[in-house]
Amino acid sequence: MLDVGRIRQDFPILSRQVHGKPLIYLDNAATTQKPNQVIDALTHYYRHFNANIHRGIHQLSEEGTEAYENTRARVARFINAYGTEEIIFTRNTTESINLLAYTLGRQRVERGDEIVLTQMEHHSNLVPWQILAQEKGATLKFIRVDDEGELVREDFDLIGPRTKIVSIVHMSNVLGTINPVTELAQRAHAAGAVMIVDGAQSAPHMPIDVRALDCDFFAFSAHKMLGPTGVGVLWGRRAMLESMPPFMGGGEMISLVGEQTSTWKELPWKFEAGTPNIADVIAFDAALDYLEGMGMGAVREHEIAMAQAAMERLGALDGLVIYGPKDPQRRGAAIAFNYGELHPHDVGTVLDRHGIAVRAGHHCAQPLMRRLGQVATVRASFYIYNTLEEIDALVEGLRETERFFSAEAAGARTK
Ligand code: C6P
Repeated sequence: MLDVGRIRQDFPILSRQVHGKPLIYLDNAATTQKPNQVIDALTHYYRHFNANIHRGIHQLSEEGTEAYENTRARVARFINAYGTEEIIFTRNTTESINLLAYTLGRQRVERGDEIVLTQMEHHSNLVPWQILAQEKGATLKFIRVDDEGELVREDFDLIGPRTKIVSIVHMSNVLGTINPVTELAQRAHAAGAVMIVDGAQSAPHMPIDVRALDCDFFAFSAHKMLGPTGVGVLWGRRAMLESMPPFMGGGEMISLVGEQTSTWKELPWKFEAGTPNIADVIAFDAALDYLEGMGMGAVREHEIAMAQAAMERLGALDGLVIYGPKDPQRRGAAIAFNYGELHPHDVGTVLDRHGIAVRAGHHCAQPLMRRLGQVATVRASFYIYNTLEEIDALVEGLRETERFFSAEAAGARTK
């Protein structure tokens, strides 16, 4: 079990007030807060060994290079990669997936080929494939979402001889659904296709073992797991990364440069053109250290308990509809809902007046919103520092929102 009281002391932002109320931060699927350990690692870098890496022969540059590469090694261990050379640093999940669309995608996909996605993809795992499909004359196929928020199993048969790429979200940022990635990877491989996993919402919340998932690529973002913004990870199988062309050209990624042609550095640097986000990558190490200190199994247990309590307590409100699987073991702790006729943006605005931060909108998943028959939803998403009392405050905030708008409507009728 997590010692949430102890954990909260590490997060300075949690003691601030919003509109005169203590902050209740329930927008963790968008980005998480940062502990002192991460904030200190950032300032320590700038105070003590700021230098460009991989090029200098001076002490500062060597220390920076070592720290940067240490993070890479920790990321490799964190997801059970086969080796550090398989870890590419990008800006975020979005860039990791674009890297694949522009390199692997351009290399493998031809006219008439198919790319299989799901109806619950974030735009980051949809739009890059649309751009590729339009350029190549390929087709996108979608595994549907059923009324429980799970993938429709019979649609797994969409993965067939014309499929070149299967790219699927591991944990939905709206429904919370955890998808059967290993099974889909086996299907993809049987069809000769490549399996890509969008792990933006799973890597922060559950143990990840890319070998067990049996996928070929796995993408995620540091800022959703206590780390700084501006750091993403792309893990890929070494042989595939080696056979792919570079994404961007420039300094750092070359071996020999002639006037007409150049050769590339070995992995992983072939995919890291230009000065990387040194400080934030180094501070990401502190975030992973923090998560490993608690254990990702314990993080997952805490979130199952939070999801269960949130669904029970929110579900008791008359007219409140929760989207996604009911079984907390089948889902993460991002809970999207609508409350009667109240508009999600109105709910979000009133909750904010109570110091409660939630997200309201389409959550960058417009095709999924259409599947749900909604324009938008409210979403409360929990992390390691959230408490059961905060769920109660959310429920109370929702009751007050309902009272506020009922009174307004009654006032309008008597005018
Ligand atoms: N979802 C949310 O509030 P970036 O922005 O590149 O770090 O992550 C993109 C991304 C990709 N896939 C999934 C499943 C995601 O949830 C996200 C980010 C945030 O739901 C911001 S839109």
